[in-house]
Formats: sequence, C-alpha cells, structure tokens
Amino acid sequence: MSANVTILSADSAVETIIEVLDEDGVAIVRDFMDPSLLQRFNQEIQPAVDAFRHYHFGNEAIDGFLGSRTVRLHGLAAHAPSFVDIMLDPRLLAITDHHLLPCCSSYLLSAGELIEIRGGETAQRFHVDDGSWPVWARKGADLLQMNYMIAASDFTAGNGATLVVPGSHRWPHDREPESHEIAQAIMPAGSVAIIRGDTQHAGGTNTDGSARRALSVSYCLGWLRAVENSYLNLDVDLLRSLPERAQQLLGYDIYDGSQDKVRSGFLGYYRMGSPKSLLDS
Ligand SMILES: O=C(O)CCC(=O)C(=O)O
Ligand SMILES: [Fe+2]
Repeated sequence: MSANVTILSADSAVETIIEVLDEDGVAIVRDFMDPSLLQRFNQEIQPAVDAFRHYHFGNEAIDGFLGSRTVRLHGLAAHAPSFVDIMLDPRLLAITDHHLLPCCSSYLLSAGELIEIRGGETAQRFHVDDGSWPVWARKGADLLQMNYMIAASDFTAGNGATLVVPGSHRWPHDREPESHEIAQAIMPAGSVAIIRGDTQHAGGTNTDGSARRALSVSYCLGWLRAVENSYLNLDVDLLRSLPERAQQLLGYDIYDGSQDKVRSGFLGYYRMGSPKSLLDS
C-alpha cells in the first residue's frame, strides 16, 4: 500500500472537493461532522447495534462480502432520528447534485448503512459500488451512485479503515489494483471519505480488535432500484413525520423522467399518482 488519499479540511469549498473527486475519484474531508451530531447518532443507534444478528444468505459471494465479523444495519431513520439530519446535509447533497443530476431528474437514498468491522474481520474484495447494477460496466455508462463513508469511530490501519484506489474511476472495469495503487482511508472520527460509485474500494482487515464504525450514506440515480429497501425498512407513520426532502430521498415521490437529458418516463406510481399522496392521507 503506498498510494495516498487527498485530505481536505472542513472549511474546503464544495468546488474544491469536487475537483479532487474529478481527479482521484475519492477524497477525505476531516472534521466533516458536527461532534455533537455524531455523538447523538452513536448513542441513538447503539441499541440496534447491540441487537444485531447476522443474516445468512447461504451464498459465499454475498455472505463473504457482507462479512462474518461485521455488523451491518439498514433502516437507520427508524433507529436514529439524527440519521435524517445527516442524510440531508447540504454539503452531501450539493456534491451529489453535481455528480448525479446530469444523469437523472432526482436521486434517491440508495442506502444508509452502519458498517461496524470487528476484530478478526478480513478485507473485502475490491469493488465499485456502481457494480450493484448490471449497466455499470457498459461503455459510456452514467455514474450511478455516490457514497459518503463517515467515520463514526476512528478509522485506523489496524481496525479496518476502508481501502481505496485513487484514480480507479478512470480504469477499465476489469482492471485490478496493484498494491502500490492502494491507499487506506485512515481518518479520525467525524471525517468522511467520499467515494464515487465507480472508484474501487474495499473494507479493510481488522487485526487489532477495536471496532471500526462507519456510517455509509449513499445516493443513487432516481431511476435505479435502491440498494436498501426503505419502503419496507421504514413505516409510513415515520415517513409522515419527516421533512419533504427526506420523504423524496426515501422514495415517496414520483420519478419524473421527462426532465432527463434523455427523456424517459415516470416511475414509482402509487395508485396511478405520486406516493406523496399516501403520506398526506
Ligand atoms: O466498510 C467499508 O469500509 C467498505 C464497505 C463497502 O465498500 C461495501 O460494503 O460496499
Ligand atoms: Fe463498497
């Protein structure tokens, strides 16, 4: 491992962050999270972390990817109200607007995922998160998603800090990284590693036994099926209590493809109207 990730300070302009992402496909911003908001998130989510039980698909490809010593939680808005404030962070949305709005009229929360890597976990295979959808490897395919890996605890070399491959967003889809091309997102709690959907990365190996907690917030093009099934993870009464922008990001709005660069259709009808009407009733 000898590559480096550019580390920016919290007062960096969104334009500066975007320049680094254009160049490297990945950037770290330190002190990104307000410490009291992060503390609130960690406290609110703890009971769900304690109650976590592994789900076994019985398929090595997916069980290995998710990790046998890794806690993963979805449905975060149901467990931690502070998650909603985090997913609405104007800086996250501004960076996501820049990357995804050229390819869709609106985007969705793809997943809000707590990823806590514990002692003995081994590294994930290198992958791109755009690889969730089969179109990603097609020549000229759009960027499909953006991932914000927020360090909810310190990310260290020994506890499984995310491995990233700067510049790999420009690579052919089947190129594998050599060790000198790999960097590790070592960063204190409160930082964020911003990873384009087409940049290679992997969860690291936890050799020292201290838990590495990430809050991964990802957004995908609005015409894709989101990775997390928020319709089932969150109940409608909770949705009714959220700000309208959060409702839209969680899928409670019609997708209007008539605004897209390549005109497309309307997606996500509820009773031949917008799912917003379910929240109003
Ligand atoms: O936990 C990490 O550092 C990376 C996880 C990841 O990339 C994934 O699950 O897609
Ligand atoms: Fe990933």
